[in-house]
Amino acid sequence: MTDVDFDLAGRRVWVAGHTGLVGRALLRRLADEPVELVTARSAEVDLTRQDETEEFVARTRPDVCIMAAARVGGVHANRSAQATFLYDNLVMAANTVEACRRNDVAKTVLLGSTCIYPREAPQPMPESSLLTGPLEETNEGYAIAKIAALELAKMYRRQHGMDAIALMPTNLYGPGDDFDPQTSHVLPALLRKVHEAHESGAETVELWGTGTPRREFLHVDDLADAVVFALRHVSREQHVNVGVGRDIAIADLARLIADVVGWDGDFTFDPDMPDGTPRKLVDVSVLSGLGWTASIGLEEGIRSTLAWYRDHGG
Ligand code: GFB
Repeated sequence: MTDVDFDLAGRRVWVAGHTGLVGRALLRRLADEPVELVTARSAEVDLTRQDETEEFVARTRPDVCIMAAARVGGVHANRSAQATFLYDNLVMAANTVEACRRNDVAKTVLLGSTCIYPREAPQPMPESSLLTGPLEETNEGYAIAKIAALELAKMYRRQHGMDAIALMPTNLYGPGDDFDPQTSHVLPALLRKVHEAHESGAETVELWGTGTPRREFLHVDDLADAVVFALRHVSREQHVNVGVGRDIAIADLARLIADVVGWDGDFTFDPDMPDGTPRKLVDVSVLSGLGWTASIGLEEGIRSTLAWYRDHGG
C-alpha cells in the first residue's frame, strides 16, 4: 500500500544539482519518463543566493523539484570544513524549499544522508532514531544541515500543505563520482588508489583509519530509481531511508575492490586519519514495505564503476 499515485506524465521536473553524482543518475533515470527536464548550472543560478533561487523558480515554473544539489565530501573533507558544509547545505535547502512553496511546485523531494543519525544509534537505524543521541563529530555540520532540510520538508508540509518529502540515502557510489583522494568518499578513493597501484606495480595501498568501521553502499542508479518511485508513491511527513540493508567492513571492501581490479598487494593503515562513525546501516523496511528495494549488488556496482573510471581518464 503506497501513500499516493502522483502522475509524472507531462510534468516539468527540475533536477537541482544535475551535474553531480546523484543529479547525473537522475537524468539517466528520468530519460525513460514522459517528463520535461529543467536544469541549471550553478553559474546560472547560485542556490546559496535566495534572490537567484526565487527568480529561477518563478521564471522556469517547475512542477516537481528534486533537490540533489549539495556540498558533499568524505570524512576528511567534512572534518576539515564543518562550517562550509553546514552553511552551504543549510541555505541551499532553505532557499529551494521556500522558492518551491512560493511558486506552487506540486512535489518537492529533499535528499539527506544517513549521517543524520546518532553515532551510537541502534543498527540497523530506523527513521525513528533521528535526534535520539549525539551525532558523529566529524560530519556534524553536514548532518545538522541535512536534519534541518528534512525538518523543513516536514514543517512546510504541516503548515503550508506543501507536498515535500525527504529521503535519507546511505553512502552512495557510481559513475560521475568524485575520485579526488582528499575530498572523495571511501569507495571511489579506494578504486582510484588500487587501480593506480595495479597500473604502477605498487605493492601496498594505504587505507585511512583502522579499516574496522562498517559502511553500507547504495549504487547511485538505485537511488535515482528510488527517487522516481518516491515521487510517484511517497507523500508523508516522516523521512524515508534508502539503502541496501547490509554493510561491509572497510578492510573487506578494500579487499573486494582489489579482487575486482585484479591487484594482489597489501593494505597498510594510517591511524592519523579519522575512522568516522563506527557503523551506519539503515533500516530499509519502510521503503521496502512501500514496494521498492535496491537491485545493484556491490561487486557488480564496483565493477561497472571501475569500468567508468577507466573510460573517463582513470
Ligand atoms: O566514505 P568516507 O570518507 O565517509 O569514509 P563516511 C568511510 C570510512 O572509510 C572511514 C575509511 O572509516 C574512513 O576512515 N577510509 C579508508 C577512507 N581509506 C579511505 C580513503 O582513502 N578515503 C576515504 N574517504 N575514506 C561521510 C560523511 O562519512 O559519509 C558525509 O562525512 C556523508 O557527511 C557521507 O554523510 C555519506 O562514510 O565516514
